[in-house]
Parts: sequence; structure tokens; C-alpha cells
Amino acid sequence: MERDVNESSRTFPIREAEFAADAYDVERIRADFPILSSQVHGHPLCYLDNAASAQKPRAVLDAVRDAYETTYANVHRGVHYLSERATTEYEAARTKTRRFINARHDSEIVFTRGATESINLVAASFGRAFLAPGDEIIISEVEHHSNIIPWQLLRDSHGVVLKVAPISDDGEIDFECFEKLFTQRTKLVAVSHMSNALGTIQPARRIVDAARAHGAWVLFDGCQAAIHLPVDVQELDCDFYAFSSHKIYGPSGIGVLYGKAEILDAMPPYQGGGEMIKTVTFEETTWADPPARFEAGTPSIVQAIGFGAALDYVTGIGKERIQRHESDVLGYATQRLAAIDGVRLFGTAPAKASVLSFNMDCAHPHDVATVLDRSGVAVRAGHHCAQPLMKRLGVTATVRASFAMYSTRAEADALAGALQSVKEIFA
Ligand code: C6P
Repeated sequence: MERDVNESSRTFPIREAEFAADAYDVERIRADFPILSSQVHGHPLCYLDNAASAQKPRAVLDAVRDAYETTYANVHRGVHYLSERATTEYEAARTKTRRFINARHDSEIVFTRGATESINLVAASFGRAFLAPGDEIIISEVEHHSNIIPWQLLRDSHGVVLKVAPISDDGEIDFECFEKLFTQRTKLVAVSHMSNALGTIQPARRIVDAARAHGAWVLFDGCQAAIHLPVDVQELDCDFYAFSSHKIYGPSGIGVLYGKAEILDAMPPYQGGGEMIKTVTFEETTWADPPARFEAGTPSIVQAIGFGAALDYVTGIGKERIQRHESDVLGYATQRLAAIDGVRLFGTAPAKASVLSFNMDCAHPHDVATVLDRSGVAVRAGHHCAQPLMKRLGVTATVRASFAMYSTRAEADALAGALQSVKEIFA
């Protein structure tokens, strides 16, 4: 399929019809990702660090290049041809995002720099406007630092109280304890939909029901879930949902804050600057409606267009099919690693996706990752920006292999094989 560069708000080549008809052809998908054919230290790249950031398909690379070559100008500011065209493309990406998570209105999609900024936006704007000193926010032990520190900053500046729901050894929120944390003062529950360090999927709908029963708002950190799970914010009925483009095969530097229209409408700006205003005088400024109110300054224009292309690509292949494939690879890799003497797996809850965290008796996680890298296997080792979780698990770090739509059983074999080398070196 050829792209028509004159067509605005176009979708990018996704081969939807081809994919719909036949079985999941992972090799064909891999061929769409140029970097996957690289060699690292003389070995074929085995990229298992997808939870940190995913690789980009040619459709995204082309969309970014094409935007710079044919469409680029600042958005929402000019009446000239390119500016209008760039604005149309930028806003088309918003519509694609709205569809991707089934939000009601485009205005409920705020583009940010990423999930981290999305959560900081809620803490700074919603937190200061709607929470009073003494009001309580519930988070959990499994959270990424991006869903801990913004609330600590709010606690320190504003006097809210932070409560932490414990998790089971498998990484699931202990629901009985979670429910006991609610009081009259509980105003917000802010938890991850899926853990980056363990892959555990939390019972999102149940969390919303519990929060609603106590009149509390809900924010989900969907940074991992948005890639691996179907997300329907209307069905979830959450108030906020935060995620990043770079983990969904899109460019870095752009992310999403979904917020219910009536809540965003009532929220004050997060940052001041160009294009977030209606009128400005030295005495007084009035705010633009959402989402512009929360997008001060020149946004990540081309990144948004690339993100739209990534969403087209994922949707074209089909999220459910991707999920089935990833689940197969995760199950296979789990079996392979569980069979290796001296490997300890973390986070083995039944409801989990695409993340395999483990340690080896014989070596520190960083040494394991370094040896794996010499075999071309890219994993992350460390605390995964979840230090309180590491403490809960009684470790300082784990090795994390994380899978994506292009991961294969052969890569799980390569990982298991490379772990044998680790044993030979360190045992
Ligand atoms: N986790 C990881 O290796 P940003 O950096 O803003 O795109 O996303 C932050 C973030 C928030 N919540 C969760 C659950 C996340 O997984 C992440 C990013 C990466 O696990 C990089 S630290």
C-alpha cells in the first residue's frame, strides 16, 4: 500500500486485511522492525528490554520522516498551509489515541511528554485543586517511582496523606488490606494497571468499584498495560489513565493523560505558556479549554504523528492477537527459566503479561545482564524504578526480560542458553 502524502489525517500502512485473515506471522512482523536484524557483539540481537522501551516499526519511522519532509510546521498557531496540515495530523493522532482507549471525546486526551509527566500533571493540578491537607491517597507497594514521587511531592507541599496497599509475594494487591485502607478522607487511588517489574495485572475494575464505594477518584498508571492489554477507559470507568508512546512502538517524548471531560474541565493549568490561554493581560489570564489548557508551549508535533502511526500499526495487527502471541512466548520462557537450577522467578501471579523477572544464585543481576549482553541478549537489571517493591521482595535488584509483539520462542531459547553461560562463568 502506498501512502498519499497529500491526504491529511491519513493512516499509515498496516496491512490490516492481510493480518486479519491469517495466522500470527511473527517473522513478517519482525521484518517491519529494521533494528531487529542487527548484530550485537557478533550475535543476532535478542531484544528483551521492551518494558523499558519498544523498538519502532518502519511505519513509524516513515511517518516521522514523512512528517518532517512534507508536513512540518508549528501547530495551532499558523494560518498557512503547512501549519494547518501539521495541526490536522497532530489532532488526528489525538483521535487515534481516543479510539485506542475508547475515550468519549478527543478533548479527554492530553498529550504530555510521557506517563511520568501525565502523573505529575494530575498531582500538581488536580491534587492541589481538589485535595485538601489531610486527604488520603492510596498507592501500592508495586508502583513505579513515577507513581510514587509525584504524590510524595504533593504530600510534602500540600499535606495530603499517602497510604500504601501491600502486595502478595506474587505482586498482586492484597485486596483485603487495600479495602481496609479506605476512610472518609480517601480521595484518590493511584495504582498501576500492570507492574513494570513483575508483569502482574491488577484487577482494575474491582479497584474502581472499591474506590467508588468510598467516593474516591481513580488514576491508573497504564504505562505497561496500555501495550499488552485491551484498555477501555469507559468500561473501566477510571478518572485518569496515563501512558507513554515509546513503549507502544511510537517515538519517545510523547505520552498521554486521559482524564474524564468533567474533571479536566474543572482542573487548573499545570504549566503556563503559549497556546494554553484564551486571553492574557498583565492583570489576568483566562485558560483555554482542555486539552489545550494542559499543553503549554510547542508540543511534540512529529512525535505525536509517529505515535498515531504506531497506534495504527498495533491496531492493524490486532491487540488481542498480539496479546495471545506474547502470552505464548511468556509462558514458554517461564518454563525454560524455571527449569534452570539456581534461577529464582519473581511475580508468578496467574494474571500477568510479558515480563519475566528473575535472579540467579550464582551472580549479581548486573553481572547476569552483562554476560547476557555479550551474547546479544538485551535485558534490564536493577531496581526497575521500583525500589520499594525490591525491598518488599527482599532483593536490591532483579534481571528482567520483557517481551513484545515481535518476540519469539527462539529468543526465549537464546535467553535460556545465555543463562547457562552465566552459570559456567560464575558457578
Ligand atoms: N518504565 C521500565 O524500564 P516514562 O518514563 O514516563 O515513559 O514512564 C514511566 C513509567 C511509569 N509507570 C510504569 C509502570 C512504567 O513502567 C514506567 C516506565 C520503564 O520499566 C522505564 S523506568
